[in-house]
Amino acid sequence: MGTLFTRIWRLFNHQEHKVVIVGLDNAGKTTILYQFSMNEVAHTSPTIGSNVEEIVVNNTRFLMWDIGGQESLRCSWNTYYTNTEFAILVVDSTDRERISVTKEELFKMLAHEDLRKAGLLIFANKQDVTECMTVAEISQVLRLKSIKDHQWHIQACCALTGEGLSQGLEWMMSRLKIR
Ligand SMILES: Nc1nc2c(ncn2[C@@H]2O[C@H](COP(=O)(O)OP(=O)(O)O)[C@@H](O)[C@H]2O)c(=O)[nH]1
Ligand SMILES: [Mg+2]
Repeated sequence: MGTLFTRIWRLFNHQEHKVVIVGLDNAGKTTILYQFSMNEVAHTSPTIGSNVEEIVVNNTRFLMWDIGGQESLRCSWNTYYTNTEFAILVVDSTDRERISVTKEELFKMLAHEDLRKAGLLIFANKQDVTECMTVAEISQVLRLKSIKDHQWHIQACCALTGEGLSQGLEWMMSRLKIR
């Protein structure tokens, strides 16, 4: 009886928040997901389809979907958007050649009806690599300041060490409190 009550209590009080992690292939999405879920560096291989993990931070549950980023898979990102509260865009800060592709995908995503109310967290990943793009450069190229209809935040990080990842989660938690 006790456990049944506990379960029902949890169901109603620990709402789960859906998150999609998007970005081009090789950006570091899967590494970030596994850093969140087990705090260790995972040996990833290119994601075909998706990975999903439940991440619990201070009793708040996030269901995080890491979606494959290869060109052939990008058109299916929108099938994951229903009921999404946050989109995390992972940017490979060393990939100057494809940052414009990221920008195109970003604005396509933001225009999607199912993400109308979603918050946007951008991880400028691979900051450990010298000569990588800074947060300021990425913000400018992605024209983040032009985004007026979504709450957004950009965070520098290194998925290999985990540096910067908890600050990103904290931003998401702070948005939940405001709503
Ligand atoms: N130097 C560096 N490499 C990273 C970082 N994050 C991920 N990687 C590497 O980038 C490659 C792609 O990572 P993965 O998570 O599979 O990318 P995904 O395709 O976006 O899921 C792997 O070799 C990772 O070890 C980082 O912060 N710094
Ligand atoms: Mg992957």
